[in-house]
Amino acid sequence: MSDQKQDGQNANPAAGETNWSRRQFLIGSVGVLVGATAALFESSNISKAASLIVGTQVDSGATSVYQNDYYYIPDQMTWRVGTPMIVNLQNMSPVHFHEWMIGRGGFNTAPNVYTDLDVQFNEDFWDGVHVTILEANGVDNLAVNKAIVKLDVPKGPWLVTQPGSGNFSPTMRPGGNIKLQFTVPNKPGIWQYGCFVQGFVHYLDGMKGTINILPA
Ligand SMILES: [Cu+2]
Repeated sequence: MSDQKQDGQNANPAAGETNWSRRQFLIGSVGVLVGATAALFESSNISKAASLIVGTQVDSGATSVYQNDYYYIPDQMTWRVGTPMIVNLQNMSPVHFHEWMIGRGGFNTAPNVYTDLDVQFNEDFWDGVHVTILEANGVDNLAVNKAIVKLDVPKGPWLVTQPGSGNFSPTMRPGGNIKLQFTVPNKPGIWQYGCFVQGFVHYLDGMKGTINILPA
């Protein structure tokens, strides 16, 4: 890109039509490239595109889930029962809070943008799952629900253990991250994840994804 900028700056106006056309072509090409890349990001299709190229890959060990305004990267994952996982959940947004709930069986409220803040899945993926928190920075709150949580970090004011606080879900401040260590429980099938900060607004804007859990 900088080469082409240089090219443009050094172009001699007296050089004539041919040189000018070449500049136009270069600028146009860069524009198309930038546009295509932006579209890819905006529609959060990166992981879909990647999975088309490399096929369905089972995630294991250390992996990352990035929270953006308003989508996750990746928005599709494949886990296998019994696999040890370390998921680093990273909020990439400079301004917005985002959470990560995983569940299925529908929601406790109907999806619409006007609903209250108590949105959760009917079935919480994390019920009875042992989770170790390896790292926690910029956590707004961590609702524990029925997960069995062990902390490898100092207990912060963000830990919410009382019942009725919704599905297990870390809510991250802008730029925050949390590292969750767990073994994929024996709960095969398709699971959804989503962000229900501000009710269904983030979710309906695209902040959701799918985990396919394969049997052991
Ligand atoms: Cu969100």
